Amino acid sequence: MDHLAWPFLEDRHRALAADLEAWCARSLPVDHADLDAACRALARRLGDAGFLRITGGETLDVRALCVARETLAFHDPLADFAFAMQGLGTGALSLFGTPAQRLWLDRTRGGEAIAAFALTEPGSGSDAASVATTARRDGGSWVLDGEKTWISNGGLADLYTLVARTGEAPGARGLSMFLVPGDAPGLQVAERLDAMAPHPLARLRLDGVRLPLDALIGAAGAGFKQAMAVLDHFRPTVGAAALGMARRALAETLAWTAKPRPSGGTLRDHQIVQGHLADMALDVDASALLVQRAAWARDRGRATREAAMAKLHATEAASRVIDTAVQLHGGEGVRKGSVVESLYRDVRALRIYEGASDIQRLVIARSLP
Ligand code: COS
Repeated sequence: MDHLAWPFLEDRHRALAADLEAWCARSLPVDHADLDAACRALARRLGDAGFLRITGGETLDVRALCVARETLAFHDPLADFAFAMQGLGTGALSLFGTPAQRLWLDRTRGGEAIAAFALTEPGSGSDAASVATTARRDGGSWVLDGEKTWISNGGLADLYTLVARTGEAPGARGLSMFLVPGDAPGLQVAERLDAMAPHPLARLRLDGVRLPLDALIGAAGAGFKQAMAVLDHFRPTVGAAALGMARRALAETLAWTAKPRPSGGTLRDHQIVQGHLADMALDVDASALLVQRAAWARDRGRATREAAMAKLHATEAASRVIDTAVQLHGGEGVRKGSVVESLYRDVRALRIYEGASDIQRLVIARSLP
């Protein structure tokens, strides 16, 4: 049975998959030579085609987000990145924003404004509760000082949802989220960061960034829980992106191993190769089940454990699948620019961002009785 026919999904998800698949076949991949331009153009084109509508709103359809990310990642991981950031970057506005703050969604869903999520700092990665960037009240303003790093769309973004310490209590209970326009005076790109699968990424400095009082998202002191809630919605979608890449690697490997060889027969004639293909297919289906289960559960209510399981399993499994794909492709597998070589680089960061694999293990372990 086609995975889209599984009972977690509804007909609107199947229609989305078909429409987006047709769009991807026509429009992707794009030229990645100028990353910023490519990401802006991808957001625009996805927005014009209506696919960014699902990235924001009073409720988020996580199954739709997963179907979209899986489809996009299959065709072009940079397109998946451009899509996903519109959702992650505005997640706090969708879930906790005021109607006025949510006006930004009109622009991000149209692809006219680029969004980013700014949590990580040089001294605060996995330990997200140790955020040191400060936000203090000064008359009718908030004033923000500090540094954020590994910020996807950093420098490119028109708006950031950013976590800062407001100090209501020590640790996680003293953080708040803010809506920071990309052109706010005092917000600067300190460094553009290059990665093994490049996408717009930066370290940012905030020097006395002055924001109006209504830049606060939700309640003061609730920022950590809000950021975790955003991640609960988006971690299954990271699993979905990994799944799309794993499916692509499997498809490439099925085609490669079916090619006639000069010596006769095909690679797939060998039982040992069939065994590897079986393991890849099993990893893909197990990931699909966990991703769909997590998205379905999140669409019904809080599903922290399911989200962690989906992200952990799907990203680790995709790494295995893609590694086997490279291996079975032989020399072609490491040729720079081959599909499986670029997938090998693309998939790696997914085991790190939005909560590294060991953080997902921690979340799962804490949920056990
Ligand atoms: N949803 C809502 N609230 C949550 C939550 C969730 N998913 N997870 C935790 N909370 C709440 C807890 O209930 C607790 O509330 P109380 O103070 O009222 O009891 C509070 O938040 C603090 O939780 P906890 O003590 O579990 O926090 P920790 O500091 O131990 O951190 C982990 C928990 C490690 C899971 C968290 O820091 C994390 O996810 N780190 C990874 C960060 C990350 O993904 N970064 C990537 C950024 S995007 S690239």
